[in-house]
This record gives sequence, C-alpha cells and structure tokens, in this order.
Amino acid sequence: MIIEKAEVIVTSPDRNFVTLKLTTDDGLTGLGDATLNGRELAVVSYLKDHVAPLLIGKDAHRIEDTWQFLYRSAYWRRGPVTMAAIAAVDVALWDIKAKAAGMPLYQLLGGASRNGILAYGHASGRDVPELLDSIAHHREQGYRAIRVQTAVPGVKAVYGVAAQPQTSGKRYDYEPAGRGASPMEEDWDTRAYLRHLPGVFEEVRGAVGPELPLLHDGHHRMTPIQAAKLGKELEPYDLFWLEDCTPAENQEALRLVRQHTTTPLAIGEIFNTVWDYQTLIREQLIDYVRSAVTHTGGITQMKKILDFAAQYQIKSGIHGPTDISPVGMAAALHLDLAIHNFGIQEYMQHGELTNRVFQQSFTFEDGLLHPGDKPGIGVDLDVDEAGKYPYQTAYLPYNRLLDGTVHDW
Ligand code: EZ4
Ligand code: CO
Repeated sequence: MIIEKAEVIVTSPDRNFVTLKLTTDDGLTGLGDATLNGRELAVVSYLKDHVAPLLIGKDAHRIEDTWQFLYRSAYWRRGPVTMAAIAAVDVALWDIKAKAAGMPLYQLLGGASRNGILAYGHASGRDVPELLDSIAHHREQGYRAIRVQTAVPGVKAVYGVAAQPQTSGKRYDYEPAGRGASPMEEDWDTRAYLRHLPGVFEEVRGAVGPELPLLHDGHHRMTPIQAAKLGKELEPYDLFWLEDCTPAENQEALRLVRQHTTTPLAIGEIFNTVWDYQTLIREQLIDYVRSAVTHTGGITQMKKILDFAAQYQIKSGIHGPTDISPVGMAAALHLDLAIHNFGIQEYMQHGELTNRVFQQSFTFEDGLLHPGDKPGIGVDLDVDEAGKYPYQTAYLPYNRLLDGTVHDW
C-alpha cells in the first residue's frame, strides 16, 4: 500500500473547504480535511509545496510513523497551519487503512462504545422570543442539547447570533466568515454582555424546563475575573458548559475561574496539540476538550489528548462548526463513537451545496449522530461538483471596543 498520489482540492460550495486526497498503488483513496477558516490557502501551500512531495512512495499503513515524521522533521512544530496539514494526512491515512480492512474507522479505534452520539445545535436570537423560537425549531429537528447565544442591547453584531430569524423549515445559517477582501468589523462591550446574559438564561431555563442541556460560548471575550463572575451567576441555570470564557492561549486563567464557579468549563477549539492542554488537564481546570480533529493533528493526536483527559474524568466536546468539512465531521464521529470519555459533539448542519460536493454516510436521528458503517470514514468527494465552486477570499470578523480598541473576537 504505497502512496502514489497526493492532491489538494479547494472548493467553496457554501464556504471554503480544503481537502487532501491520497491514492495508493492498490487504488484505495483516503480523504482528510485541512480547512482553516480565513487562512485556507496557507494550508494549501503547506500541503502542496512541503508535504505532498514527501508522501509519494511512502507506506500508507504507517500512520504513527508518518505523523511523527511530519511533526518532527519540520522542526517548526505546532501551530494551526502545520497541525491542520498533519491532520489532513493523518485522517486520509486512517480512511485508507479502514477501507483496506473493510471496516468503518470506529472499528479500528476499538469499536463502538455507545449506540449514538449526543449532538448539540446552535440556537440564537436577537431577542428572547426569537431565541425561544430558534430553540423550539432545533428541538423539532431532534436536537437534545442546545447552545444559546443572544444579541446584547447596544452592541450591533454579536458572535453566534444569526441576522435572520430562525423560523421553522429554515436551516440555521449563522456563518461568521464573510466573503470579501477584508474582515468585517464588529463592536463589543463586555459589561453590557455580563449584565444581559444571566437574565436571558433565566427566561430560557424557565421556558424549557430543567432537563434540556443548555450550552453557551463566551468566545474568548472575558477577563478571568469577569468569567468567574459570569460562571457564578449562571449556576442556577445548570449549564452543560460555558465555552471559551477567557482567551484560550492563557491556560493559567482557568485556575482563577475554576476557584469561583461550579459551572462546567470547555475550551480548546483553537488548540493544536496536547501541549496546549497540559496544565488544563493535569490540574483539572476544565471539563471538556473542544479541539477539532481537523485542527489538532487528526485522529492520532486527538486520541492521545482524550486518553490523557480520561484519567481526570474530562470528556470530549469536539468542535463541529460548518467550517469543519463533512470529512472532518465524519472523522470526529468515528472517534466520538469509539472513545470511553465521550461528552457531546457540536453539530451545525452543512448547506445543500456542501452536501452535493461531499457525499456523506453519517446520520442524525432523534438528536443522535452516527458515522455509518461504510468502510473508511464514509465520505466521498465529487471532484467535478467541487470544481464548480472556486475558492473565494473570506475572513472571520474582528472586534473593537466602543473606544476603538481591538478586542478578542
Ligand atoms: O467561531 O469555527 O463553537 N464554535 C465556534 C465557531 C468558531 C468558528 C471559527 O471559524 O466558536 O463558530
Ligand atoms: Co466556540
């Protein structure tokens, strides 16, 4: 099983996706997602110019060795571009190995530890009635856990809040990356947010009752003491988790937050390796690991992080926004099904054009995802369809405070 071909496919059906396709001399193909929202072409170059030539002629079965080779031989290790590129190779090789074995990937990871994968969807509203409609719409679709994001009075555009009402029949389509030559500027006021949010959760919890798991994403915007205050104030509403309450690069910040609140904490969607979690896991400062398979070195590195986390009763909460392609989602689902310390899986739904490019065998029924039982990861890419949607420049937005200071977005 020698790697004969390594192609990088860029397509922009509803948004930009980067996919690595490996082909072996026995004619097996494997796919890996390498999409890094807003910086896609950096990973394309990393793969095309620096990785693909090194893969040709290598044994496709040697996944661990290839991972270590790519990680260590670059010398310049870690970082989102490098780790997304390595992830794409890793997932493509797992796809090939599972196809060679004639099994869905989760069987190679130890087999199913559960029947289905609890997923959470994204509800949002510009006011409470719109938010309650959005929650009701998600429950109609089967979601058994829901992330709640709300607009803040006085702030024009807030992360996670769709500009259109989320009425029945329409899929949730909040997509932060805007196509265009430069990033959109948004405004932010942390004090206004902190004043507003607990009241919204009071109303939502009152309306949905005690059972439904509710989540919230702070998107890196608070200082440690602000996050501690929010965590404490949200305790009566029994959150499943508070995500990214402080900027993710400072692991020590979570120590302070943890001292003040029992609201469960989740972090890690911008992390790339186990090293980003070292303090957080060892000191039990978080409850959920938020990394994406796509941005964290693939199945091989994620399995190591989650096994480390398991020793401390820390669970998975794998990142699954629409900027993770169906290939990256499928890889996550195989891991979710196999590991013991599964927590929850984020699941925004891809748009119609994306689903035409990527044929998927994973399912979503009664709020539970399943990767399906096709050999490999279970996703095919229609190259002709992909070719209809050329890359379009797109950027994530960024934030300024009322006085013009750039703030974490
Ligand atoms: O903003 O993936 O929990 N989910 C998130 C995402 C991120 C995007 C950035 O590309 O925070 O919506
Ligand atoms: Co997030």
